[in-house]
Amino acid sequence: MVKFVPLAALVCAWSVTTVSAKEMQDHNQMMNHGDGHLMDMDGGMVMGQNTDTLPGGCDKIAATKDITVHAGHKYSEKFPGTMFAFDQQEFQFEPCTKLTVHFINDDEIRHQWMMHGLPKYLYPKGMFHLEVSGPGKVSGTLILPPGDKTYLVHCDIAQHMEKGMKAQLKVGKGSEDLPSIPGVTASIFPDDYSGRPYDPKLDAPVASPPVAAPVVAAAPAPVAAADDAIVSGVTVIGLAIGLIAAPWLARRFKGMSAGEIIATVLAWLVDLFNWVVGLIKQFTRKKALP
Ligand SMILES: [Cu+2]
Repeated sequence: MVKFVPLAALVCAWSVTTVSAKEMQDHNQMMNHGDGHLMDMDGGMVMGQNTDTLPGGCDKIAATKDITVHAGHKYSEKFPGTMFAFDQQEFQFEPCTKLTVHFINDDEIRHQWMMHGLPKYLYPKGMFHLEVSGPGKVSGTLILPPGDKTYLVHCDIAQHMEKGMKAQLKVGKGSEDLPSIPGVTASIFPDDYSGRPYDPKLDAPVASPPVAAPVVAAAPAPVAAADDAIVSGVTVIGLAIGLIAAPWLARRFKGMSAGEIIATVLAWLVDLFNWVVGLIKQFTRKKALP
């Protein structure tokens, strides 16, 4: 048994040197799984690749661009409080640009360059996604939609975006700036790394914005006064509920297609129906008891 110890030590030493000598891997032999999904067994992946289908509203490919983006811990050093970052935080392209992204992971862990908000009829789940595990490079192509819009680009590995791996890609003029883009926009959860002592005035927790519901509910009242009392009363309640629910519904249905919205609403109606039936059953059962 003892004579195997040096051998085991040798094997361990050899495996350690192989790990430390791991070089940048070019994931250029991926298997095409269809629908723009390419993958290899070494942690390289492309999802939502689109090299030739024009998005609706694009007459032609407006421009062809190539960018190289690095991801790694070292790029976060200039942003206090972060752990990970891309080497660029902002991108901007003409609408209908055919864009190839060469994504290089400089870390020994998994990173992604994931773009959200793309049209779902063309990009599954509205996403274009590059991924590399460990030091390596992967390349993917997409055709940007028309219109001015800002797209979120991030790494979706747990806490990587929260810890700095977040960027924005503007098509045309973009629609807005996203929050917490390191070096670009203010953080949603700001922190202070200067080491100054706690100040109850400066550092008091920010109160969440008040809900605007009472104002919204009062607004339709003048409309109601002119009409028949019963109908207008119902109308006011309906309008008020609608206005209060509108922002929530807008958030809930954001990015969904008409079909998906109808399916969701139908599912809610079925749930409501079942709930009402359950209620009636409960009521009648109670009444039947002696
Ligand atoms: Cu990451």
